[in-house]
Amino acid sequence: MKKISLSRYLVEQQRVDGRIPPQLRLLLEVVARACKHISHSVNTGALGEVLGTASSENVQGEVQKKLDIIANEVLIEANEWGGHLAAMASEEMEGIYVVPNRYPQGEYLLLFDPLDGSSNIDVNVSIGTIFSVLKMPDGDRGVDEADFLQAGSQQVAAGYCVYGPQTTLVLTVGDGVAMFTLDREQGSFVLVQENVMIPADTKEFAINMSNMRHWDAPVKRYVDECLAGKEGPRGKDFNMRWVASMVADVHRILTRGGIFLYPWDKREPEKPGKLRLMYEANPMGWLVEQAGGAATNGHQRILDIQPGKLHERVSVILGSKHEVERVTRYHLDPSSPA
Ligand code: P6P
Repeated sequence: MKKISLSRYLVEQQRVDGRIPPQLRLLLEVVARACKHISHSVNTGALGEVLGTASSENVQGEVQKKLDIIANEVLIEANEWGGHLAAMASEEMEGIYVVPNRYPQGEYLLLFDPLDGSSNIDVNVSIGTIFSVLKMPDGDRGVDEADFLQAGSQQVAAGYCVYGPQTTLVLTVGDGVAMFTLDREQGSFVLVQENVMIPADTKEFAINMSNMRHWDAPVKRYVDECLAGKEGPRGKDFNMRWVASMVADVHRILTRGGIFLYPWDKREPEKPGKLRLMYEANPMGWLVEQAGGAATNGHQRILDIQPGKLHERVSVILGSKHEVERVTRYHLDPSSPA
């Protein structure tokens, strides 16, 4: 297969339907270059003295890993001077980062979880960077946090880079999902799959089973039915996976189907869920929908949720369409048949 680089793919997509204006193309190329840089840091591991925790906590109250901070800084420094962004927001920063006055301001807003799955860093399990792109609302006033509070349906680009056995960038601009694997010899991302499609049915679910006693009834019912296997109401056996790295679990689902659940649970009932809406659920939800899957919070489409705050959390059920519809139905109509 002829090697098509990310740059060539973006130029050709721009020519085809203008879906990738020059400034968005520049943004995506800069983010990809930053992910290459992060991949290199991740791959050095202990040799690069980048493992272990920093002596700080993030806005989520989570102890930050050294690589969390490195990845955040790489994305900020790579993107702030290009003239394509007005501001950035990150899981690792409490407030937004407005592009400094010494640089030109652009029309895009970039949100990211710089290194998702941090608990896996020190044990050499796949982790990743998740990103989401919005446009500045019209009007030429300054940028503030309120400009970021747009529903996921307003995204103009979304993707992730998984740092695993391969480093693979997965991207959508609203015309399907494409995957690019890093060719380390060439130093460029090469197209390996486009028009990614998730099977509507699956036999594989992903959830942290240790939280079972804390789940709400619809989730408990769904998982119990999966565990009942052939003899149960589903009439088939299921397999289970849980990497505890959303990027790795979602990449598996985009590659071979499956359903991922991180639902609300009773441990912190005041929180709608553990995962973050703006820079985890929205980009992953759009990717999954663009690949023919579905993404809800159990009650509504994730991309329709109107955010109230930057670091808002949400319950996440995403993946193979028929399974997500089933779990959502159990929430909306608990008496519905299996
Ligand atoms: P738990 C990683 O910290 C993360 O945000 C997601 O990537 C992952 O799916 C989830 O949390 C894992 O959570 O409670 O199973 O450790």
